Amino acid sequence: MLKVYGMPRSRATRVVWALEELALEYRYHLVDLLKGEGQQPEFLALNSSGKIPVLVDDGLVLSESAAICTYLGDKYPQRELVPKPGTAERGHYDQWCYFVLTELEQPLWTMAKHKFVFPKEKRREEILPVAAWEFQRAAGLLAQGLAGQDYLVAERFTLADLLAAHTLIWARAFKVPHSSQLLDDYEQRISSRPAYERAKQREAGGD
Ligand SMILES: N[C@@H](CCC(=O)N[C@@H](CS)C(=O)NCC(=O)O)C(=O)O
Repeated sequence: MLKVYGMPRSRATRVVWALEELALEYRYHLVDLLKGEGQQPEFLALNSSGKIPVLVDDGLVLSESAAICTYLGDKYPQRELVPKPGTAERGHYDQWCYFVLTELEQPLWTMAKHKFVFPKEKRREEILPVAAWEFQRAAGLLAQGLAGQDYLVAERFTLADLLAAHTLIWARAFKVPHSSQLLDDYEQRISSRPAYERAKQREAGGD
């Protein structure tokens, strides 16, 4: 059976949400980063970076939230949550996934690192407004991509929307504004999907 290693309110939620969208059976293993469980030898054997999420599918061990989501969508194509490889739609799907991970998310991660992740002596407070500005710029590009459409790709929900909406949810939780009503509506539309609620419940309940 598929196994996912994660913790609530982390990037692992993306994977649990995708599993729920695909209606797959899986085991959920809590890795409590706050208790240092990411640095335990058993977990480091799965992912030497000590980071979640990790997916185990028989002999396959995968990290990186977007790669895991796309792997699952490709392997279980029934719900068409990831466009077929080699199509224009897949090109656009990959474009938006990479954009979310490298442009939209990075300023939020920079802010997190300089607020509480890095050791105190490595944190630089002056980077925070720069990162907030960078996030606004990336959010503006996302809003442009969504102008006149409900979803990023293929006029239907795909896992690129899941990744983008999860990142907007993260920004809201961190109180990083983007000043776009269109993005507020989009986040609301995607996060009101029942699979997201199920994912949060599953994470709260453990295995
Ligand atoms: N690019 C990776 C980032 C994974 C990541 O940084 N996960 C955080 C939790 S959201 C983590 O495990 N941090 C623990 C650490 O850095 O030691 C992904 O998208 O999966």
